[in-house]
Amino acid sequence: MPHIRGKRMLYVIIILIASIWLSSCAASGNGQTSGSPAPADSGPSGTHQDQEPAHDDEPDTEDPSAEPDQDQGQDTDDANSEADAPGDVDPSDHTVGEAEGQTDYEAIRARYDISDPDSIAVLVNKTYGLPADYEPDDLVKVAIPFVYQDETVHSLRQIAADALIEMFAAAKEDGLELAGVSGYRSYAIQKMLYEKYVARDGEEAANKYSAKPGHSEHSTGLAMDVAGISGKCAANNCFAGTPEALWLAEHAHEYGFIIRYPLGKEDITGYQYEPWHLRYVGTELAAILYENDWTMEEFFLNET
Ligand code: DAL
Ligand code: ZN
Repeated sequence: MPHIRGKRMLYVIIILIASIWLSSCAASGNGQTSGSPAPADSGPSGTHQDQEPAHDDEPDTEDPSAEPDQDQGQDTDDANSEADAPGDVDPSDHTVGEAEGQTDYEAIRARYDISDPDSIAVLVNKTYGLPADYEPDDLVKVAIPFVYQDETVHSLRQIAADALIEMFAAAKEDGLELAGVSGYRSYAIQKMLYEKYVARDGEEAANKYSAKPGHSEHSTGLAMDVAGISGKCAANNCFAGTPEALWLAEHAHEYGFIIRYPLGKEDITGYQYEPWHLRYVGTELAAILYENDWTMEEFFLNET
């Protein structure tokens, strides 16, 4: 019996050795099915590991830095994506600049007609004038207090009158009562005024504060000279620095008005500083001119 038991033991040992050998062959030759990590390029056998590199490629198409080449010039939204990509913004790229929130002034300029007397953007200065017979067809007497009771200069075009009334109400809320001095002036009235000033101060001096007939903004129906309710310093240099003048400089644009002849821009506008001369241009233009400290000449003629 011990002999037979010894033979069985030998078979068992042989089988064990054979099993170990077979298993070691399998591990070194066809490892795809083993639990050991497979290299990424381990062959087209459809394993999970094989699919991962394809998945890893996807971020390349989602990478914002890849988008500009694909989408350049297609539309604004895509340009926005471009600008958002860190390090991708080229300051010389006009499209990118717009996408960043910069205003497209060229496009805004193109929407206004500075040569149409009926346009709220009509440009009237020493170079650009109005037809002698121009008279707006929507003039209304403005329902505000006036310093002088001569009603011939109490009118404005409807849109400017409405805005002025709103602005006066806002100033009153802030504790400042304003009054009108002079609004729409016909060609004939402007002629009479200009000639009076030339006779009084001489042409050179008059030209610094009074427009020749046909060249006054007052004849557009979009300009109003404004003073404090007392009338003190009305259309006079001493209006500068008053609480009313400071309030107008700060808030007029909110109602579509600009201080048309600002301090320091005399060479551009052709006129002395007139903190009282309010010109209606609408809230869009007024905000642009206010925020950039531009005159109408700078915005419309200098290609800013
Ligand atoms: N005071 C301005 C320039 C005018 O006369 O229209
Ligand atoms: Zn004026």
